[in-house]
Amino acid sequence: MGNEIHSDLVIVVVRGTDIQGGYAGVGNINADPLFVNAAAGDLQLEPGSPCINAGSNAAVPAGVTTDLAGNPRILGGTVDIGAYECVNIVFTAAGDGHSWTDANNWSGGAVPVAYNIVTVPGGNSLQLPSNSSIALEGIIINGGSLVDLENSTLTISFTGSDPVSTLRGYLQSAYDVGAWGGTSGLTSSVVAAQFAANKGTSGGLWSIGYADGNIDGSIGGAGPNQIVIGPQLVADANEDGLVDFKDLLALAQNAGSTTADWVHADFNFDGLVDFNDLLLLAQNVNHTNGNTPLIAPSAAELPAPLVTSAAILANAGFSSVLIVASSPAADDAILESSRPNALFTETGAISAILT
Ligand SMILES: [Ca+2]
Ligand SMILES: [Ca+2]
Repeated sequence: MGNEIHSDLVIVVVRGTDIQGGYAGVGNINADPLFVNAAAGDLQLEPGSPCINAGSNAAVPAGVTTDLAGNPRILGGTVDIGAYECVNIVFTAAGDGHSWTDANNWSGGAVPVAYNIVTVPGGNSLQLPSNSSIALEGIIINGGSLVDLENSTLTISFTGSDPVSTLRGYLQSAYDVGAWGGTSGLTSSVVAAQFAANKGTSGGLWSIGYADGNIDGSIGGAGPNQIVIGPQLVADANEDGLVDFKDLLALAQNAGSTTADWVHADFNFDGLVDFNDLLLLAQNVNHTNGNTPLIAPSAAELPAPLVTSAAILANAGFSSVLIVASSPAADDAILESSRPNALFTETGAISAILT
């Protein structure tokens, strides 16, 4: 590797620059700049880059307050060498080892803020503060690390490609087929405790829902290029705080989809809408986010739409259909009009499963 700068006839003055091969000048350094992906033209800096805080603030032109990506031009007190300030930070666990809010746990010595992309190396377990709204530009959770959302909301305002499938993967890994017992990914200790306490009872079960503003509209408060992740009732697809016919409708309309997210009724994070998602909805139907079952709707309200939904689900290939009815008379009407080999009881709001 030769020098990148050659000069025969003119005098080149170079200051505050990282030059491969080295070059004499005030503040010049000669080291791998640790670009995010130089081959792909991404010259943003990785954590640990020698260019971080190695520039000269005096060399920043007056009026320049942002870098090429629109992030603050000077972070950490001193400008970085190059066109970008480093927004990538790494969880080092050098503080108390687990608290999101301990500045000493982060490579930049500061708690992540909205323009940061956070990387959590494998082997860590860290916890967000409770009752908070955390905003980031991105998060990378390596295998073997668990990030505890607590009861807080995480908003990812991404630039570039949509990370929703990656985030769904983190949730699926932590969900671990139903018990939030996974050892890596994105979890919630609050949801896990509530899930364990209420599983098998009549209490409404909680999970972690997410909405992508680019795919789902404004559900969950997500805007364009935003994904909002936070505790939701299991199967509350439209995140309105109750599990009802609207959520069943989302499931019916997306049954069989292999690219679905939470809003489209993939409640177990596997990207597929199938009977497993219907079972989760069945456990929570009629519950509100106050964890209180709704008063059963009147018989006059329910039979017609439920017969319709049963037909939709049957046509979509479901072998079993949950029926919600408020009276034996309503049950009978539904059964007579849907399927002949019915197994059901008349015990309340959830009163029949047809197989
Ligand atoms: Ca709902
Ligand atoms: Ca699913």
